Amino acid sequence: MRSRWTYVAWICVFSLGAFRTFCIPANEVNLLDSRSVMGDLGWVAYPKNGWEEIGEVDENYAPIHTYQVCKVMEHNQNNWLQTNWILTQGAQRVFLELKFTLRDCNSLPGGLGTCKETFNVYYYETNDEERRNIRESQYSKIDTIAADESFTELDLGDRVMKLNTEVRDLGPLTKKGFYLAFQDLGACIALVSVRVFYKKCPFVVRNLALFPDTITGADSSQLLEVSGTCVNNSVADELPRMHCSAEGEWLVPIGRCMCQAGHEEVNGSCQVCKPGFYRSVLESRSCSKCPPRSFSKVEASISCQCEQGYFRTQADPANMACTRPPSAPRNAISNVNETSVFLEWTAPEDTGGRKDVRYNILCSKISTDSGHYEPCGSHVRFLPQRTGLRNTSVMVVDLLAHTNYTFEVEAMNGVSDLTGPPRQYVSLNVTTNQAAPSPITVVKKGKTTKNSITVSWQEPDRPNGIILEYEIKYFEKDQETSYTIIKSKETEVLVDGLKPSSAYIFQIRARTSAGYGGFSRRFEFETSPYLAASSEQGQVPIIAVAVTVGIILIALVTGFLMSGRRCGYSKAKQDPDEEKMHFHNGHIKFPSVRTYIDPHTYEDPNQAVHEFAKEIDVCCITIERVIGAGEFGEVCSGLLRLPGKREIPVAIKTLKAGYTEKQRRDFLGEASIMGQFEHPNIIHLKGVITKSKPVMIITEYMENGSLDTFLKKNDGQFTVIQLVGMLRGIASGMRYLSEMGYVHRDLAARNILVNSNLVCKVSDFGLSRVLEDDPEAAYTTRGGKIPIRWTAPEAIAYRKFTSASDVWSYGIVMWEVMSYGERPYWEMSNQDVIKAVEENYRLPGPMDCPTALYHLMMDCWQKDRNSRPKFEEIVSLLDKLIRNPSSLKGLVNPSNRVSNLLVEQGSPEGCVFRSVEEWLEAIKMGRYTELFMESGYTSLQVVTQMTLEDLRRVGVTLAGHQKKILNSIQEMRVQMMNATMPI
Ligand code: ACK
Repeated sequence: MRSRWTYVAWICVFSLGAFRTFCIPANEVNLLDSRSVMGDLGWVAYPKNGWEEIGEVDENYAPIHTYQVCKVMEHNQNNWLQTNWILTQGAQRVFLELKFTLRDCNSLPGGLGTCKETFNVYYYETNDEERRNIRESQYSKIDTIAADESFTELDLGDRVMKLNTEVRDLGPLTKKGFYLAFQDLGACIALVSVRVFYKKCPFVVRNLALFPDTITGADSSQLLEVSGTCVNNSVADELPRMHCSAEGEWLVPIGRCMCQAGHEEVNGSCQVCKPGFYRSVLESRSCSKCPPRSFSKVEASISCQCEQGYFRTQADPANMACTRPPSAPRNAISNVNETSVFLEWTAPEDTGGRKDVRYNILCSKISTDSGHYEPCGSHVRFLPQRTGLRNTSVMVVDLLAHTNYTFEVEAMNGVSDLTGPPRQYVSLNVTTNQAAPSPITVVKKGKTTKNSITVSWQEPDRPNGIILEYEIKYFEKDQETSYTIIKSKETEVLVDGLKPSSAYIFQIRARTSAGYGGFSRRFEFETSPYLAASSEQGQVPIIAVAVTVGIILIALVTGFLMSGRRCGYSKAKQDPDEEKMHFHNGHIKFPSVRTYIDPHTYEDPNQAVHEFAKEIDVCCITIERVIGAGEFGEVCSGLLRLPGKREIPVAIKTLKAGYTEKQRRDFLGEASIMGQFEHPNIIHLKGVITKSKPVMIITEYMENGSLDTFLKKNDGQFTVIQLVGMLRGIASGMRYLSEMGYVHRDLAARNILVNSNLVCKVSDFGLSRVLEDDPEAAYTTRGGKIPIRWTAPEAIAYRKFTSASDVWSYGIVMWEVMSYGERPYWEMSNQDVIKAVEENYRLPGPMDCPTALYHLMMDCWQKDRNSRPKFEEIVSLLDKLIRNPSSLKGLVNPSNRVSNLLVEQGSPEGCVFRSVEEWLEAIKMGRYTELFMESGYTSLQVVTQMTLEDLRRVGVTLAGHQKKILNSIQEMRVQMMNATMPI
């Protein structure tokens, strides 16, 4: 073990008198050192012949004061040697260090009887220097000193001096000074040196506090607590203290001083920070260079000032560079979907040096009254919000249809408020499209009889155009498979032919030129009770009326058939503005006026084409250039100028010269079909030119051409929301076609056209043509020509083409879109595709495809066509996903995704539930189904990724429910994992 003294510094002093250098530990202060005294020590010996001073010199001729006595042969020796008066200098405890030699009595010839080998040391305390002869009795004994080593005659002969050193302490001392005395009782001693000292804790600077020289306490175990004082330019954090031990060591430091702001600690002192540097108290211990874009001009700065044009918020730390507002956002684009606009932009080039860039949207529209811009109003909703946006996109919904809007996307950061204008923004002018009316919310029951109910309703909140008619769907409660639809131009209708005392469900929707809006929620109304008294008589007229109506209807239908129109509608007996259609199991009982009419049913195809398409004068057309080749001739772009209207770009399909009559009929057949449609996502027919040659079909011009080529050209360029926006458009067009009863049969990305606003429209309407002109179409074993990769298995196998088979094709289009125009099933042969699909293999999720979309695709590819979603459902699901973009965050797991291998279809592997709804019902949490759907958790695959945070976001707030749902999710995960583990 190392001695504690190891740590004590030493102080060396050159003594002129003694011509020697004496070194002592720094924590000792000599009160007397016989070696350093020049000349006579002046100590008093009595009796006079006892102790005697021997003046000697050492090898350097420096004097050595030695007192010796050696009266070993004489009896009764009592020789005293008394020192001078020694001042304590305030010490209460002093040490005595004696160096001496002592003769071994055994080595003395004959004197053993009286010879001693010890001597005594005494002290006497007094406040004044006293007379010399102090009485023995006044002294107090310190100790009897014996030699560790004594010397003999032999040693003397060898000139070996065996020097002993003994240290004793005395205290507590209470007076100003004291005398020491050495008593010899008959020994042979030489007292070579006497040193008297006390111990102190020497001055020290510790933790920026000064601790003065401190004399140790009187007691050998005493610790003296000493307070320090802070060095210049420092302040006490906690009053600094240390403890001075009896050994003269500083122990247990407590508290410290800290340099004031603007100063730093250098070698135990606090020095000022130079200009260009600063130190705030909270930061580092030393001065720091001013951060970028800031400066300090004076010494001792506690912070740096920002350069002109740069700022710092209160929350910014002093070591952060000064920053400035961001520049304007860039590359803003808009994607209009009816009355919604998706705005997207890229972050500003200069963020001002900050990470807290946020965006605000300012919306204004041209006022219909003043023609000036005015704020958009509070009905417009911004998703997720209008201000403080962190993401570089926003969805704006509930805009007015056909209205010019200006959106300013403003970039802000933490220091934007500290500066004045100008605002940094990018602006976008947007014109909304036509949009279907919003759902009707108020439906009331009016006069009610046992067979009829008068139902009235209010116009939808947002008609988005002129309401052309309303559609009232009703059915007897729990008999949904058999329902009736009435069309009316009024907001009231008398519904009759109902059963007495029965509950009926009513749903109403409005139609404008943009199509139908969504149905209202279900309203349940009951007919009046059947009154037995009148029932008997009542039967006859009812039957009579029924028979009469039946006859009238048969006559009407026959009339239509006779007139060559295979389809038509039964005008219900009531109001001339009302039509009534009956449906059973989804099949119409009476044809609707809105049903698509197959031009084949016309004997004269010319009649069909002129029924549905307008004849355009060839003078109104300017052909500009050829843009492609169609089955019947070239496709050109050009301009159409109708009298009194402005010039618009158009696409012109021509029928090449030398056509056969069948080719002409087929060519114009497409116009006859297209002309029956009016929907923002169906290519719009402008008219036909049949009176001159070449025969032409004129349609709206779609700047970006066909979707498959467009996607391949722009691989990876769109956001998921943009892609989903395109898919939504296609689904909306297909919903319209399916409502019209038209089955497309060749829905594929190559048959979708894209305009400059990224709006997708379904095109390529043909008759048998589908099977002829599509290069993808191949002959099947049954002789038909079918685009195998896009076609549902039942349509390939037995030509069962329905809207459900269009849904299958729609799933393939989704896959094409999400993979940017990749060829479905890659280079597999048609035969292999048919076989794989038959064996339940399906395309894998495209790269980076949101899980929610892939699940929708897989649903479209259900073997059982009745299990596939309806276009109506597809549109509303896509709307929900667009409204809640976070639902598109979960991507198809890339590790599960093999880019060119098919996957087996079914519910998530190992999972016992088939749908989210079924699962929630099973765990008695069915109440949340709607919330899950709205938030995009539409498939179990997505649900199994959910966290507690997701549940809260969905709206499950009760802790018990959260726990129940999370436990069940965990169980599902385990089931799925077990199912995928090799056995
Ligand atoms: O991919 P595309 O450029 O888009 O090449 C084909 C080509 O004509 C043959 O069909 C283009 N096309 C067809 N209809 C239109 C249209 N209405 N507007 C613009 N391009 C069209 C199609």
